[in-house]
Amino acid sequence: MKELVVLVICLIQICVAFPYHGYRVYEAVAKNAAQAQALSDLEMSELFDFWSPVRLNKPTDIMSSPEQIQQLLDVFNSNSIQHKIKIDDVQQLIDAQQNHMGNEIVKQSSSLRYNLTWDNYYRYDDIREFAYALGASYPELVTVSVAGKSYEDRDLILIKISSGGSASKNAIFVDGGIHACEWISPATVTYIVRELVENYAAHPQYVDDVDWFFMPLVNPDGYEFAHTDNRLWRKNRRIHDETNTTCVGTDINRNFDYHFDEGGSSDNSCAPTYNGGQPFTEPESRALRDAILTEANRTKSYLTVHSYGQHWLTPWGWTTELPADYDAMYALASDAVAALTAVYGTVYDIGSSANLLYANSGPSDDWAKGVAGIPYTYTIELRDQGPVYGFLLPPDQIIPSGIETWEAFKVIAEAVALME
Ligand code: 0X9
Ligand code: ZN
Repeated sequence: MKELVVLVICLIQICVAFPYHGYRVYEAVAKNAAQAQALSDLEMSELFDFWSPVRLNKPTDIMSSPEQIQQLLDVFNSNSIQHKIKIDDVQQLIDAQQNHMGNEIVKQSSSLRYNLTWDNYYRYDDIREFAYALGASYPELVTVSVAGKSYEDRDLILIKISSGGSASKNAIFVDGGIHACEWISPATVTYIVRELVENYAAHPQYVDDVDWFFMPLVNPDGYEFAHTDNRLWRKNRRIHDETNTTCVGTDINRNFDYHFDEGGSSDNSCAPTYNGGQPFTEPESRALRDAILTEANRTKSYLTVHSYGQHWLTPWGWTTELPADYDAMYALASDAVAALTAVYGTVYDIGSSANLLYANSGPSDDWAKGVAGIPYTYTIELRDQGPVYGFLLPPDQIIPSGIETWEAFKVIAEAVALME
């Protein structure tokens, strides 16, 4: 009986802890329209997990279960598509990072009031604790509030950073963690929060001249699920249908009400880009919408932080046409990217989402520009470019990502401070 219990526990652990054992990521490059069509057809089949979009002469990362590898290779070979193995065993990479998470963390100072140290990926409770610890230690700069509740009833934390003065000061709104598996996003966003607050004295102008609003983890339920069950989970965790608990969750970045469901978003609740069926079905997207709207009149820039790809994206996703003020958006983006690249040489490309990435509709940035009327609205796809890790970015890149992204944010803040 005892052996049976141990066996059952082991089986459960294998099931939970090794879901990507033998999964492989291939990098494929479509060199002509026929090859791109073959890859797009494969993506539409939803048999494989496409980590990056199909684009001509650009690498596309495709993950396959061990059982389907031959099928994928058959498609590559029958269409003469150039390909190579990028990640031989996804689970091995996940495990390597979890081992790292067991390491002793480097404490920055003896008076540390929170766990975050940015040399590891932290859980929701730690991020929440960090926000409240800053609020308690720096009440003259930081106000923490709850913007709403997630589907699983977690507080959606909103951090306001302001040194007071005019209530109509220009503002910047930043969010992170819309997509559960993009762990570098909340890690980088909290790094920037820390820099603004704890290093205020070194550069007070970045707080004195603008007010900041941060929602560092929009999708805490998905984020926790990515930590406990499925490292590559993307959506939130809402159960749509009690009789179908295998197809759970909505892509929060397809659930906003601006050109909703006009391409690149799925009506199938099993799909990773499920749009929820209607706009604003999700408590997380409603809370983000309401938080943005509260300050929209004075918010000049909305920065929604994702990964991966190293892209600095402008709207729109639903059309390849560009916003009327695209040139101004592009100019500010290139100044921000130049400052980022100057630190370590990390290259970002700049362009509209539909032109640079792929068609998609219902994301938060399109809504923030199209409905909330925020002029400088960007999706920032952080490290890496995909050749190595993708969503599985090692934690030793958190601080470099924070340092270089902070340089870009400084440029945005300097520009926002001067805007009419
Ligand atoms: O597809 C997305 O939601 C974003 N990429 S990600 O790999 N992080 O999932 C891109 C959204 C870009 N924004 C617009 N299309 N407006
Ligand atoms: Zn994302």
